[in-house]
Amino acid sequence: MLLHTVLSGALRRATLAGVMMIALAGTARADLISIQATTDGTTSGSSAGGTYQAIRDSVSAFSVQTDRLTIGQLNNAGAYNVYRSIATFPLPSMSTASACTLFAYGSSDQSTDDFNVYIVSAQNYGAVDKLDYVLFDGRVVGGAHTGTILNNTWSTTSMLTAAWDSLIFNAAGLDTLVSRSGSSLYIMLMSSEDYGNSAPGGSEWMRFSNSTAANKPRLSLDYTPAIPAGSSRSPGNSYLMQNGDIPPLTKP
Ligand SMILES: [Ca+2]
Ligand SMILES: [Ca+2]
Repeated sequence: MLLHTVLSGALRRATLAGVMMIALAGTARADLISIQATTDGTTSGSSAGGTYQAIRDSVSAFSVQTDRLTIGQLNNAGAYNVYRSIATFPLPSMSTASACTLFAYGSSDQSTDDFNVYIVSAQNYGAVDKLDYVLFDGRVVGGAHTGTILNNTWSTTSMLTAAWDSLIFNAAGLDTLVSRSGSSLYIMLMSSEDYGNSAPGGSEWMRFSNSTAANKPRLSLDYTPAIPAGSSRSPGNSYLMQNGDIPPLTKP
């Protein structure tokens, strides 16, 4: 518990202070790295005169925006919008993940009605396009989605703008990271109201900056590197970096 507390504090300080990596001494070595999002953007469901249900359950978005991450829903005098955002993070090879936080920079808070932001797994969506609107786990037409929620409760009531917001991965989120070891994590950010199939009454959306901005989304990941085949011990950082197992590090 003490170690966990120290790690959590170290993780926050490392991210904010600009430290790229910390190698902790001990029997089980852990690394703290910052991973920048790639290929991220917004898929927006909308249709003039369409019902909420038709827009929310459409097989394709009406438009995409590749310079922002918008999340939530809007009812503008009976005209509905649903905003879902996707992001990719390259992951190192790891045997465990002990802590992970998505740091996203708040750029606009239009949550007159507040909601929670959920992180769920997305499929490998390639380039951002309209069809990515539905490429997330547990999509259900006409009812609540069922995809596993990968983060602790995070509400727009606590949203910061022109500052970093932090969405913390829960146990299922950490398991998902390990399951994607050495590959990429694809996520969809969506509103709890969209997830629950609840039509908006007004303005229920917000926006984070994406990877085109100066303040790019990033995962701060605390993990134990996987032991390479043929080795009996955890690899050093130089091995991992030479073999591409540590993705490019970025300044917070
Ligand atoms: Ca609000
Ligand atoms: Ca795509």
